[in-house]
Amino acid sequence: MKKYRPQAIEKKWQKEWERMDVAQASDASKKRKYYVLVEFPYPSGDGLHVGHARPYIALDIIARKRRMEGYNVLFPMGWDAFGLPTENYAIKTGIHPRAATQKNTAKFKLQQKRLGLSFDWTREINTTDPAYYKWTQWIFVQLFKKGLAYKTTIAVNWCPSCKIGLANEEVIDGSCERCSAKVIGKEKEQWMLKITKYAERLLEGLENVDYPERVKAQQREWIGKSEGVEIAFSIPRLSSSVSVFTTRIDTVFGATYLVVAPEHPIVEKLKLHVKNRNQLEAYIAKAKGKLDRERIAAAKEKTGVRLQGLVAKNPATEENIPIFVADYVLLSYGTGAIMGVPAHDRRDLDFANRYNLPVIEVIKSPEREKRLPRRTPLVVEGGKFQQAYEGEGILARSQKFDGMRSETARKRITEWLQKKGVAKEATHYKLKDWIFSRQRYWGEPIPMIRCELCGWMPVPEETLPVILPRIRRYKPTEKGESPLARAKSWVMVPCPKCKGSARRETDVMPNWAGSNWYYLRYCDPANDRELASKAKLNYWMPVDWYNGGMEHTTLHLLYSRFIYKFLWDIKAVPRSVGSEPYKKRTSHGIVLGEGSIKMSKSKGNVINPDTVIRQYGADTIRMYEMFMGPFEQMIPWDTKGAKGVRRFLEKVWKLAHSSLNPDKTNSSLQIKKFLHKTIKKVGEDIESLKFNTATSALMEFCNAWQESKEGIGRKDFQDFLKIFSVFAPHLAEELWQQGEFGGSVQTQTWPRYNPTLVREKMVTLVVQINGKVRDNIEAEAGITEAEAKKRALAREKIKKWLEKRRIKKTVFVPDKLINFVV
Ligand code: ANZ
Ligand code: ZN
Repeated sequence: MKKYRPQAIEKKWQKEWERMDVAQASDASKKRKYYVLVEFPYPSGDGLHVGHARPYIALDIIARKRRMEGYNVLFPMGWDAFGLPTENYAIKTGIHPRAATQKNTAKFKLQQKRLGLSFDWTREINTTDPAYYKWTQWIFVQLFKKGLAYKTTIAVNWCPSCKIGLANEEVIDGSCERCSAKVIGKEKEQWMLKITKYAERLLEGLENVDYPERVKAQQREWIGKSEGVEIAFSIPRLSSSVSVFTTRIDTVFGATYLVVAPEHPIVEKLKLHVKNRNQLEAYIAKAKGKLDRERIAAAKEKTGVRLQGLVAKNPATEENIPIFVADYVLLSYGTGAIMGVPAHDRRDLDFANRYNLPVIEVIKSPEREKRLPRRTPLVVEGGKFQQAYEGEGILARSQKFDGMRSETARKRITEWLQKKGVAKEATHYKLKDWIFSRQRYWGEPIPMIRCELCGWMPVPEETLPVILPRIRRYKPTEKGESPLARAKSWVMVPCPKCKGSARRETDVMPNWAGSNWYYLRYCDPANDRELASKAKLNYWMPVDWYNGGMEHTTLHLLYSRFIYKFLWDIKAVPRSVGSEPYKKRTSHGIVLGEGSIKMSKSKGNVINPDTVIRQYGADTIRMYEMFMGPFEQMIPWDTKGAKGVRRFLEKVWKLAHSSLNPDKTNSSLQIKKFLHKTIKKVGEDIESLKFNTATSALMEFCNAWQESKEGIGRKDFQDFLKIFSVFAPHLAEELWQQGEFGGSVQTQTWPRYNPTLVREKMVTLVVQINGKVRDNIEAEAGITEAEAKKRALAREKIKKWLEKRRIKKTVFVPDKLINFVV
């Protein structure tokens, strides 16, 4: 018997499969389609590590299984290659980002091929390819034409080290996601995309897709829909008013002050009437440099400035209350102003305690009232209140609404104030418009031209793409302008409308732009007339199964759903496909280094799949990455585990060579049953992401095979190889060829299990109490005493009999009876 030498086998089959085109999807197929998508990587200089490989392997298993189930499968791969690391590398080394990208993608691709991943390489895309980004730019032009792209001056999260504006999603705990520098607030002119216009539809769409609950919850939370009421508080002296947004109008009788955000436009007007203008202006100036996140942090001390000489009127109590400017209220949410209800809002209470504002309790918790009938103070002057009661309850000190429950009161008070003409129902979202410009080089040029006379004009579509010009210095300018601003001859263009002199936009798109729509391009990657043909989109879309990182839930996953909906609205994607791009989404857990330490270059503990392949083989790494633990959890790499898997593959090799009896066509009934149970389990486990238990099932089967004297028959061996092949395709293919079973194992049909072989024998267990028959339960033969007891005790009848009695002893006769002595 030859030895198992994966290195030789694997290279051979990888070449052969490429020749056979087994992974190629066909646009003209009559078969049912299945679109398997795994997030495409950013090809960094470090190459692929075992963490990247895990989701590729998992989805490769899905793709292989679907092909064997008779589907026409699309399983593509490409490169999300614009981005900062490549640009920073260019700044450091002077190597052009294009050259670096080419080198890196070649490396990634080779590494993926070595893993035996069955991607359809004829559809490879690269977001930095002008033929690709032509359509990324085209999408931007359409957004502009529909009023969904606009330029405005806003305070951005500015990373002083990267010299770049960051989206909120790119700021982690106040620091830059990339370089960890402390992010500051800075006013800049930026292109924005109106994702907020799609907030409601992005929420609704979640109802009809198969995503993990935690992914849906995160997106919902990020969109942050809030239904409440806007109430006008009049400022008598100015004969004007400030509108506040509240979700708790039931507390309006407890509103003892009003707060407006420092940037609120009304502040300019208020300033003219206050006595402490200098103090106010100093406060506003200080608030400007702070990030929203810092300002609303619960632990932060609440500060503000009272507007001396002005008051507002609470429209419910008709009483005058003080007005403050305070930075714990944000301009960007609701109306940018709030009513302060210190008795029922923790942050308001902090503020009230600091500025000695009255605290009026207007909601009583039902239980608290029971415990402390009279002693609860209803009004407190000077902040003696320790805790705000934020729950719902019964109204007090609220005139005719006293005694009502919060929920009813909200309706009644809204109606009442509506009649007075000072309130209206309102819905607000936490989601903000998406900052879509970056002052960098290595990105898609934003296809816009600014003419002094005509304003912002899109680059005419027939002249797209706007090619990213070659420049020599990639560093952003000191002013924070894109380095493209230095390419003078590129910047100056005639205005598309009046032909006068105009300037190109020099900002580029963020690194999320290319991935907004890439899954559409795979359907028709070479089309130069449309982003993809309607017929092909109609056939392939939507994506049936999309796997990607949890960290993209509120970034790429949300962005691409938005852009998809837009493309669907303008009919660039046919209506028939539906309004959601991804039917099913799953997420993988991160692979940690040995000993559960995060892998990083600086720690030197990055595990390179190439090394593992060289040492143990691609089938070992494939199978080990599935075996290592639950797919959705964080799992440390363990070389011992990888070695164990390698030994398992050797066992398969040996079993195949020694125990396969070519003359025998059948296995023993026992092995046959085991095999069919394994087919069932492996199939079901793959569908529910339990790759780890699927691989253990294969291992257990091989143990049984090894123990059985007869070995297994030809047909059963083939079935085993088929299910085994999705995990370890090279070894399975080699054994398939050695068995001379004909064709390739990959083009075989996924085996069906025989239901009668899988069915467990059932027995009837008699349940007795003190020797008297009280119940019967159907159970599988061989059920353990513990399990039988658990099931018996769960029966209603038995529960009734055992009520208030203690079991002294249990008698168990396997497969026959269980008797409780009480
Ligand atoms: C009065 C009140 C009383 C409130 C009470 C809460 C509890 P969500 O659910 O997150 O939407 N708020 C409104 N606009 C704000 C802004 N621009 N900056 C900071 N806070 C703002 O929260 C809505 C609540 O957040 C609103 O309801 C308002 O405080 C506050 F017992 O109004 B509430
Ligand atoms: Zn012009």
